[in-house]
Amino acid sequence: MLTIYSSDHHLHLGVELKDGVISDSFETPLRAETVLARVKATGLGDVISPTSFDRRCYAAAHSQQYVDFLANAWDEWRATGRTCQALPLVWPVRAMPSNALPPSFIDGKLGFYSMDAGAPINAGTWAAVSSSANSALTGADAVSNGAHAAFALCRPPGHHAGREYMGGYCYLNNAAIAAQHAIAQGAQRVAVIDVDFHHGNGTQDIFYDRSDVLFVSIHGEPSVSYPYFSGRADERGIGDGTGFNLNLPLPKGTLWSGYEAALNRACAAVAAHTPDMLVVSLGVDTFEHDPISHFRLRTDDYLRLGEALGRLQVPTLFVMEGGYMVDEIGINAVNVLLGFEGRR
Ligand code: SP5
Ligand code: ZN
Repeated sequence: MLTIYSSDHHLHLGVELKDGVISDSFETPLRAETVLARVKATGLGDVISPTSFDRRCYAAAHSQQYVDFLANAWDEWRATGRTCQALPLVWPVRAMPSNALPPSFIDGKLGFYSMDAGAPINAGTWAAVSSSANSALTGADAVSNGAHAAFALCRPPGHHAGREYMGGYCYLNNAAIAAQHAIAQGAQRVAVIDVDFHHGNGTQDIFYDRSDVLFVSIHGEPSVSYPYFSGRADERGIGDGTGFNLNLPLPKGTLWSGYEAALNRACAAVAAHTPDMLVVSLGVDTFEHDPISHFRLRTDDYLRLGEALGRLQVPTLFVMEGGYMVDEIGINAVNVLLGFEGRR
């Protein structure tokens, strides 16, 4: 299977609040390099660079004003004399009267266009983020043009980014942008299955009122798992999208046996949708030793996960999301791809 990768991801390096202290982010450049090394070591297939895409391809899943905000945020922040990373510090919560209007000053915009303080912006963030989205778009084109599968080795990840917000290490929603691009290129129906430990709230947000893109997510129960405010089983979609959003939350400590049962439900829903393309939000933070999550999948389980996805027999784009046990992220992520290819 083809891999799409850009070294531009090195241009982004974030910070994050850990237990109340600003520290280095768990989401590091070494993650992508470890996955790339494993792709090469296993001979998965060719590795190519992404082609360029117009910003309008991102705005088809987000909004033009949000994409423009992301592209300009660092310059606006720098113009105020600050050299450290741009972080939001005030959010338009439910009860505030002017919560629907974007402010003009950058500090207000950062809060308006974010769900948390987990998506810092620095000088290279936009270059890295747009290359990451381009990798997903390039992969979507490869699959639309007849490849049975492709792997977009995206960094930064994307599935927490909603139509008009960033958060959780995510800026542009690579999987949603790819799914939307497939529709624009003529696909009638697309399914997105999100196996990252965290609920794909951003992808859910983008497709919540649509019946052409099915969204299915398996994740930690929101009462005890980030992002806490979405991911419940009763979120089923709205309007035309009712019945086209399936959340499968699982408890702390979930092992492969429990995971497999949810995965079988997810795959049955995907099969019933009869998609022209499947997009897999591939996070491996479900691993037993992941530092920020609490499922207990083991390295061999990822082969079985890939095999289950392969049995769907749908042209498939894999999009890299989370996974923070850097030593094993390459083996685990590529095991999904090898399992999908019937190699083990
Ligand atoms: C793409 C992706 O996987 N984003 C995840 C973002 C998670 N951000 C907050 C996680 C906070 C977890 N705190 C657990 C501390 C355990 N020591
Ligand atoms: Zn995650």
